[in-house]
Amino acid sequence: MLKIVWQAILESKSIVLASHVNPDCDTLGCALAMFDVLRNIGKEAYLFNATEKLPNKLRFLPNFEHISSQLPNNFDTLILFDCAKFERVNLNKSTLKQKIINIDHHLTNSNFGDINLVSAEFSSACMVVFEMLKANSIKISSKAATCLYAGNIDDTGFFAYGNINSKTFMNSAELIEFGADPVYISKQLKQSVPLARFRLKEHVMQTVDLLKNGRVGLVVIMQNDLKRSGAKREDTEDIINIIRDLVSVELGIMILEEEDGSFKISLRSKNFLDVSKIALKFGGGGHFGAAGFESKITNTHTIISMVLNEFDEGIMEYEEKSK
Ligand SMILES: [Mn+2]
Repeated sequence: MLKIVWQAILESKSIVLASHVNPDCDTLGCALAMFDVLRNIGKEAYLFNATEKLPNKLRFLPNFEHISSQLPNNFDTLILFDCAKFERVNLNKSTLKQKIINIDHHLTNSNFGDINLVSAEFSSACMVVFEMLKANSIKISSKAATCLYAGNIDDTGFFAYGNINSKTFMNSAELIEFGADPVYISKQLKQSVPLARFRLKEHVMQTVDLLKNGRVGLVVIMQNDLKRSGAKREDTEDIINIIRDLVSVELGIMILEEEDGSFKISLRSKNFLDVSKIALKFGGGGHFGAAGFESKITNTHTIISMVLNEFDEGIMEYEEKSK
């Protein structure tokens, strides 16, 4: 499959590299690295992301300035990175005649592409891209290496989550050899916290709720809370991890009110709960330890009890198994 995808890319004349809405470092890392690779071999390539305000924190990634929220007029191949579902890129699939390539590492990926390169055993979509480039002996510049290293370190929580293995470290070492600067990248991702994000954390720490004997940590962030702290949506991104990090918590839940009044629910587990199953049940997706879904239900209590029911079931299943 690593060769088939590259072959399809070589056969394409003009390629759009698409990352998911409200992008993280992994999805952008893939697209930006591939942009560099394709431009270097003389291919016509475009970067597409439907989000109007892209996260400032990720501006350090090489080629970021080439991202556009418009599709070019002519292209024959569309590659999606780090998307469990086609809808993640905010495009209408039925109006597209182009070949679709799906490159991802989500457990819940629906294999929506004409070609699917989906490997859930990889710690990030960036690592899937890296494997593909290596399998086809493609030259990797320091710019591409920076993008791939950054996406991977972000998706693994700086080499801390259950999706890492020795290969993750070996690949990272190789990317450093290719010119990625790990100290510079960590500084950009970690030591660049705007005051508003700090203030939002303060709000979260003061309002976090512990449920189910402390095994569930819950935080609700409304648009008003964002306004009060001056924070933007992108500033909510790490919040869910603070909740999960509480010693007693197995399941962290963050309920975020979107500008249109709908809700984004982020889920994190620490040890045994498969949150991708919960997210999938409510139309979302993700990984074993990190997943999410969207909801049009405007009563947060209803959303909370829906998720808590699933938590109870997950606990019961786990206890059955470990008997
Ligand atoms: Mn990812």
